[in-house]
Amino acid sequence: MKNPKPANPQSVSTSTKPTWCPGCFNFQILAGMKNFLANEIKSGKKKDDFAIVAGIGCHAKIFDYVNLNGLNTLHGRVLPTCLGIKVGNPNLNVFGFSGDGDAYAEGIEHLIHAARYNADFKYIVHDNQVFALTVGQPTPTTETGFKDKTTPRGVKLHPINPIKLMLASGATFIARVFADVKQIEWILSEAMKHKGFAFIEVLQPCIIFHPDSGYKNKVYSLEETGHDKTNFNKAWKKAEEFDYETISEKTRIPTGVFYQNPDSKNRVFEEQFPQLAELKKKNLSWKDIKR
Ligand SMILES: Cc1ncc(C[n+]2csc(CCOP(=O)(O)OP(=O)(O)O)c2C)c(N)n1
Repeated sequence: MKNPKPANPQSVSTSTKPTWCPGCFNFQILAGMKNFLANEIKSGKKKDDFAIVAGIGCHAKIFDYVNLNGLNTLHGRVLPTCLGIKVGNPNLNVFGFSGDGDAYAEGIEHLIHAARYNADFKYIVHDNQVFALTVGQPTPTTETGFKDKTTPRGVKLHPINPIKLMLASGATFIARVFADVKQIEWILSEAMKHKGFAFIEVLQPCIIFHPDSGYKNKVYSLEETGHDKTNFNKAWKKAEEFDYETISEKTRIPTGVFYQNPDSKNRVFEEQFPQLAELKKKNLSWKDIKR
């Protein structure tokens, strides 16, 4: 049933005061998530229809500020936790939050399999290109040459490209946005409409340990260029435009939905199992079943 009151982000806020640095782009992600949830609630969903999972790191504090049921799990274990929740109650709308360390270092093996499984939950990676909470060590998306106290001579490795990784792993919804409240709100509602695993990479400069290297002015919208998100090869070409290395004057960073597999709805993990499919059909969880 529709809620006649205006969307109210305060209804999904906790009373915990954020401890992020003033001006941190995580505030944008938090506000975008709260606006998105408030709109969902206004359109008839209940808070209890959602669950939130976060890993360990600055990103994970979002768990304390969004008033939803969920789990603040171990470092790198957001994805198996989301999957466990979906298997326990396939009717929940589950949103997982990770940092780039959490997702692409500690949790990388889960990420590849989450793409392959295609369970119906959403995964948001706050990519600030450092392990921020532990004061700025390089992660798998840090650019070559980046220096910190642990790598005083600079990173020698090339960063991975998460968009390409997800394309190669079979993810059915792959997007990237800049950490801006409107962008976050928009991409979460796009992901919500997707049936299957939705991967959202957020460019979230860390103002202390990896300040914005001009990304904000380099991004452009795939939607505005008429990109065909159902075309895998075109998505790959777009993913190649930005490789997470140091940017130059010429760099332009595509944002929006790179790829969405139209067949995703036919191969959702939990719907491959009759018992889970039935729970979904009857809007029940395991606890509702007498054994
Ligand atoms: C298994 C494990 N390894 C290492 C740590 C230490 N640790 C805590 S937070 C953190 C950095 C998290 O970085 P990231 O996931 O990129 O999130 P950010 O802080 O940048 O948001 C690390 C390495 C830990 N808690 N658990």
